[in-house]
Amino acid sequence: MKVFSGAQPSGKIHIGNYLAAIKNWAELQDKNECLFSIVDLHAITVDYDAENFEKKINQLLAVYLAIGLDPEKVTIFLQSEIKEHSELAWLLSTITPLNELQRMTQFKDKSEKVAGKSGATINAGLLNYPILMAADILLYQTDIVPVGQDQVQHIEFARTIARKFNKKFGQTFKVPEAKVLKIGAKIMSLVDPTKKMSKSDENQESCIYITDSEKDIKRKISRSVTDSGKKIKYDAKKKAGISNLLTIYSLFSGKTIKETEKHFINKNYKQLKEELSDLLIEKLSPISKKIKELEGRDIYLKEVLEIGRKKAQKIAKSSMETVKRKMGLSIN
Ligand code: AQP
Repeated sequence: MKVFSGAQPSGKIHIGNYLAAIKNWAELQDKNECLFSIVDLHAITVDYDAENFEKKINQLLAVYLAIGLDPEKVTIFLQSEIKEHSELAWLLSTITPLNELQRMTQFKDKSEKVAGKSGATINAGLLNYPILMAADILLYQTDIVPVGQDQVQHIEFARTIARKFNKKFGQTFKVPEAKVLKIGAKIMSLVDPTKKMSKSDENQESCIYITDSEKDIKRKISRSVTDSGKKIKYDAKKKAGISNLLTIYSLFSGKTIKETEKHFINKNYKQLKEELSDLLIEKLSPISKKIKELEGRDIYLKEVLEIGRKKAQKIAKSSMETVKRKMGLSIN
């Protein structure tokens, strides 16, 4: 199977990004042909710091490698280095109805956030984000896209566009499928468990970043919002905070939700939080240590991206020639 996914260099990676997406990439790499991109062109659709952008890209690459992606097995590349992503996005935009983009949940949420800031304007890039994502995926004839729940609507969009293109210009693209965890596809904020944990959340207490210190993890988990009850039971609607903590515990421990509930049956919220903090520290500190080591290895990181660029470029170029031919465009 062909697997494609990516993350934005838009901030520190949190356990939602890790559990629902990046951790699974490493598990898929042995049996599949995988491409994992650092999607920098997506990250610039909102306000960002150009001066520190390269540093953020390197930090994300260090995360990819620290969680075990092997550049000899998978193609790791920087999206903006493959110009065909932008080119295909433009071509796909010509068959995309505007209202399809306007109804996207991520666009509505992010543009609301932007609208709330004084002097800020909603740019067309934010609206066109799903087209670029469809181009990322379709360019590589992807079968599977491992993502979190928040990206499923965008995969649905990519499927629709692939079918539309194939119908209009003849069979060209594979119709990709989202691969989403049954439990943990949407890790919630520790401060407001009705909202997803999000890199762009200004309140850093809402996220456990995979590079958080022991002290940060303990503080954030101990202060995480739960409810006034006492029972440790999974009920995402009535006990959103506790259910979120149980989900995180379950995914890091390898226990099912039922086994996790059983484990905490005669314990209180404080004990759940303490055990969860210990588990997070145990699982995240080796990753954190590796990230720090890798961040200093600039030449190696450059080499990894260069190897990936060459591999991705070859596929992208050939795909674009096919697409252009089908659309009656010149390939010169
Ligand atoms: N809370 C989450 N729970 C589970 N999965 C999540 N993902 C994001 N948040 C959660 C998944 O992580 C992958 C990489 O995400 P991204 O870098 O593309 O950023 P995003 O989806 O926009 O997520 P963030 O962290 O919330 O960033 P901002 O704040 O910039 O929007 C994707 O597969 C995503 O589904």
